[in-house]
Amino acid sequence: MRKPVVVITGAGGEIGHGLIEQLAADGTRLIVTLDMAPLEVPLAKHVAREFTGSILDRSLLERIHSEFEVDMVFHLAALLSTRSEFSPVMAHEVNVEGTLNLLEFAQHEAESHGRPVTFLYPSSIAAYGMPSLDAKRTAGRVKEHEWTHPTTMYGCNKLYCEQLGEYYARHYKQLSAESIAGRVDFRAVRFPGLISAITVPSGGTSDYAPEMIHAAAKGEPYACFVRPDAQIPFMAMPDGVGALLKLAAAPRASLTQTTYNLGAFAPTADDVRREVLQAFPGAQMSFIVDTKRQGIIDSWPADVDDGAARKDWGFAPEFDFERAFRDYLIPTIRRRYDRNR
Ligand code: AKB
Repeated sequence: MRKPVVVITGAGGEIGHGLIEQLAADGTRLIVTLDMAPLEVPLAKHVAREFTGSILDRSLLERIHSEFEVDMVFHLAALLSTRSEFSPVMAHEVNVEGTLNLLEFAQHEAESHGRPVTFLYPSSIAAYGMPSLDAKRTAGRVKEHEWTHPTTMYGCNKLYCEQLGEYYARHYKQLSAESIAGRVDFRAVRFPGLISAITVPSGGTSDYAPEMIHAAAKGEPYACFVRPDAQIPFMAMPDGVGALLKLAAAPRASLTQTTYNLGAFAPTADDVRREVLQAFPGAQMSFIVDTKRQGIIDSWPADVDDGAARKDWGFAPEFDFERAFRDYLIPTIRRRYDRNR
């Protein structure tokens, strides 16, 4: 029997790394990737077919459609929040039009083989917009339907695409005379800031935490661009990848909503600095606040309520703040940079 095919967009990015390794270890699916740049060689080895190009290139998506029978999509490609503020029109093109292209692609796949296509979409805490620091302090752990008035282009894009996904899953061509053969089974998570020991992020606003850790491990000074008391939720990358896979595997009937908050720990920037200093006592870390980027962090919740994900599909992160540092970040990062010395 032919193996089912999973398509991963933005496959060379931070989440793609861990996801490809996990899917390859699982071995039940052929992996097809799409990214603007060629994959690194060790990653490319796990992949059945690698397409280099843009999610805005519909003819490329058409080629994938004609060559493969796809039943799962992880649509990871996006411009993150800081980058999107410098090029909002391009962000809209990539984040919204690109997502629309992928949803159409998934719909065509579903119609051609007659089965649902599971579509995993990483949204983010950027979908929230706390109107003031006071509101942020008193809100507690926010639920999915609360405070959804984002202030960034990226946040607007994510919030809208969550709804676009829901449209494809529930109401696609609702006035059509003919019934439609297949459908998109859209499932989204709102990720907190993700911290990977393997890759360094770029273009995000939550990047200060991973940047602080990687700089200390490399012995480089780091000036954190948010205040010491800045607080948003974070998660260790293996838990992020694990959550996507777990949600992908969840029975449709157990899902009571299309978009789920995910949380793990919610340190302040100063908590991160203190933890980094314990592991790298000589690290040179200072705070030089960029008030504009700080404004974006202030608009994101201090923590999220992920009770629905825990209840519906058993989300249970392995790493709390202490374990993330002790068992994952510090040992893996040390190995990584020691090898390069
Ligand atoms: C960003 O900072 O843009 C992302 C996010 C939290 O969505 N890491």
